[in-house]
Amino acid sequence: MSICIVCTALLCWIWIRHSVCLTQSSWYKPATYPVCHASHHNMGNQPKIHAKARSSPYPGSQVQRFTVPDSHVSWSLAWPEYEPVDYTAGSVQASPEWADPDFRNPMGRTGITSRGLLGKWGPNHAADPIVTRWKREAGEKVIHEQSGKPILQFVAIKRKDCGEWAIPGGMVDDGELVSVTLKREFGEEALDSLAASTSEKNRLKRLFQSIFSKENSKEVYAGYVDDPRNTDNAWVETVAINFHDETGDSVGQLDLHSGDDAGSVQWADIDQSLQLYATHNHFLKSVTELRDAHW
Ligand code: RP5
Repeated sequence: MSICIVCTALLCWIWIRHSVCLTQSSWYKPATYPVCHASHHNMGNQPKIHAKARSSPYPGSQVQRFTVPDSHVSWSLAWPEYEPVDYTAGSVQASPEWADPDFRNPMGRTGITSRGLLGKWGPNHAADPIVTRWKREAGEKVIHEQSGKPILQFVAIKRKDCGEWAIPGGMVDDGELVSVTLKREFGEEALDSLAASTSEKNRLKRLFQSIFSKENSKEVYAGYVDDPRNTDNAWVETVAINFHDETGDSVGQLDLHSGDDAGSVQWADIDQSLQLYATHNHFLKSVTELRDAHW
């Protein structure tokens, strides 16, 4: 009898340990991305599984997604009643289809099938340049009162499509190197390089060589983005790279001017109150950990 009680207690303990481990897995970590499946729980302050990719209306339209509750995101759960709305924006329909439509969003259901506003079936590859410097006053780093850590700033743009603040990222063009996309998007959105004169373009090219150098750069994220344009068959994946200017000398020469998809541009203090497009605040949190900065 007493052996039975001991065995039951042991089994309970193993079960509780196992459950805690599962719910503690953090899902924006790049390394866990391929094996990171939709959980059926939203414990504590963990982000919901691609909540933005389930939100309605779908960007740029009045389309309401089929409602997918947290408990039904995972494909592993059979859900015969699931009837996602079929939607591909007219502008996307007009462009060629790049791959076969037999793709399934790795994070689970979104309530919409087809491509929505995304050009490609499956992963749509983006790149996000996070250009940072220390916040300074009279030449000295500003230290946050509560955390006792220095405050980082990053170049933020306000997206024209939704009015949300974001990292000045963009889609990787076909055949383009990610390293080129990072510079091109930053130039177009934060420096209005498309409208720059030839001499200004040459000046930017030289400046970019120091700002976007290998020594100053560090990858902080690679993988799925909870982008509101995602569907069951098309989604955004990105590589986010932090380009940090320790002294502020090189980025100090940047004359910020919004252009292309950006309505405004500015240096913004980084902390946890930031409300940004998609999952950009998660990328910035990683940057603060990397640079031992205030969050
Ligand atoms: C986000 O959308 C990515 O993180 C990247 O910032 C952006 C790319 O899309 P566009 O800015 O080109 O629309 O998911």
